[in-house]
Amino acid sequence: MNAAPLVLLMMGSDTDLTTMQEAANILRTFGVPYEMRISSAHRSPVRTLALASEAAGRGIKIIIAGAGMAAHLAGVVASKTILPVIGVPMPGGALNGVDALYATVQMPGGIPVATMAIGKAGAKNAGLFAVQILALSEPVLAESLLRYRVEMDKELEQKDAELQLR
Ligand code: RP5
Repeated sequence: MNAAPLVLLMMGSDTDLTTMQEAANILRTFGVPYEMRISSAHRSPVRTLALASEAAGRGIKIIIAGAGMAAHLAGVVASKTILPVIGVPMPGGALNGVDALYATVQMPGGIPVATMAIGKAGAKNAGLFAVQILALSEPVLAESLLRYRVEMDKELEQKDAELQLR
């Protein structure tokens, strides 16, 4: 995207990309400019801290952070910015995302992370949640969100109608 990014999408590894693409797809659908970065709380801590602390100054409004296993990315990012941070636990590893869920959601009081579901549903909802936050001050986005819900409703109605014909 060419416009200055409003959402910073971070992930701990390139192996998270397929899952985090769900968040990017939502942002693209709503025309919200974003930037995607791979940076790990453990493997590249200095760069991760710099990305977090410089985000607000670059015009970023919301950070989405996806990580798996001992998933400290969202919490570490949140510690270096007062921008809202949305965490997405990645599936995989021996515990298939439950480890990442606990690591992301169990923040000590004082540094919040809005934690979504494990995996693709969580990434998709992270994108939607970011749009919802932006919509508080962007009426056009609010209208688009309402239309999105109407479309979802219509799709289900259609599927229900097809089911009745079987
Ligand atoms: C985390 O460890 C990443 O977010 C990823 O989900 C997980 C495994 O990373 P790889 O070994 O696949 O690079 O830091």
